[in-house]
Amino acid sequence: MGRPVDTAAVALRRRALAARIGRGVALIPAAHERDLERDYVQDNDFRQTNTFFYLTELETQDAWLLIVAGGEAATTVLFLPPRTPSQERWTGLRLGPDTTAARLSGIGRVLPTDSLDRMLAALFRASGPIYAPLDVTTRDEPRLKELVFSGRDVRNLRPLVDSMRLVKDGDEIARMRKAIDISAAGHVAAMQAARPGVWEYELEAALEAAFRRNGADRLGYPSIVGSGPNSTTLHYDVNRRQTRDGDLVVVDAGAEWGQYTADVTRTFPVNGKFTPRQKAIYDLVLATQQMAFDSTRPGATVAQLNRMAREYLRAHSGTLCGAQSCDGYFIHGLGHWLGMDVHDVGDYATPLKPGMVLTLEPGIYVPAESLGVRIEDDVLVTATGAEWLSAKAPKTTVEIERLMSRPSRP
Ligand SMILES: [Mn+2]
Repeated sequence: MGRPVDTAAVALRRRALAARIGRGVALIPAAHERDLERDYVQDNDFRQTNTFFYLTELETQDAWLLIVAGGEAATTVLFLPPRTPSQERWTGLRLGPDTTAARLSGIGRVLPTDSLDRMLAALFRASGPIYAPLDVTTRDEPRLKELVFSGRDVRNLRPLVDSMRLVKDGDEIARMRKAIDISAAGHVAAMQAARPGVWEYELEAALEAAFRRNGADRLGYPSIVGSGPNSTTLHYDVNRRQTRDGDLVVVDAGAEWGQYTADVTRTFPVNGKFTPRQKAIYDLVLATQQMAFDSTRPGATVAQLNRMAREYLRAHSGTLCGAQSCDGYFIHGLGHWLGMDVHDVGDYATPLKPGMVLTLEPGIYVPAESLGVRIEDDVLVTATGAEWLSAKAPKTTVEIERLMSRPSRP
């Protein structure tokens, strides 16, 4: 069973969704347990689908959520499989269709899943369009497949929910703060484990041990630990190289907590001391990020911030990247939405609003010098500007060198 549900927050989200639907029905399946033998032998961890979690915060398997929207009144029904004591010997306690589930979920009507089809048949005769999440995680859901081919007016629920997910409520922001704090602790641990000759996977181990030690549920995405030449490969996550004295190491890693993930990148010298050349490039990336942060406020767009970052790089490169501007070595976008997905859902044309969370991650990658620098922080848009959420991970060259000069814990 999962963590406590913020029943007020999820009820508000369901009400907001019902208002957007107007008249119609939303039908949302939960994820299923994956089969250790058949599905993903090395990756059988259960994770709730984001749409179901967003509307319930329940980590329960094989459930269905039904929201009947219509005028001012919306009805929510949670369908749960019956509890089986013999199975619970294997799985531990499960939520079942009873008053406990109603209390924990804050949903008054909880019915067994075998009554779902009967209820749907009655509903579909009476109500308007049917909204269901039609995406990768629900593609193989027989009940949804059948619906899509039934000739009924079935519409994709995802764009509605995804647009709601762009602006985080208080409960979501609290979850993100926790995931991000855990991630900062991991980055500190990786810096403390660094020394010339350390293998990338040793740094990865220190990082991920700190994640888990601090309560992370899992990784938000595979950890990137790229040293030397690998620091210039954006999504290098093989992490098998032995570092050498003088290398920079790019660590791009985020922990997930309570279904929400962080996305933080730090770059540090494996020997604890930046060379003048490394520091010059680093400080340009850092100043670019600060400029982007200073421009992050309600009304701005991600595209604008990206353009401004590139202009800043062009104006401040000097001869750092040779005849070219360093902008030519900044080969990815400035940032992206962050939430339950590391590249979270939502339309990038949407102007920033308070409660949105995005990453700011400028980088300069010079493969000819095996020199890559990326600095990535998670930023919350506020009423007047923005707040750094990942400030606990040391970031200036002075802070990083100071941390790395201290003897690390055994
Ligand atoms: Mn990112």
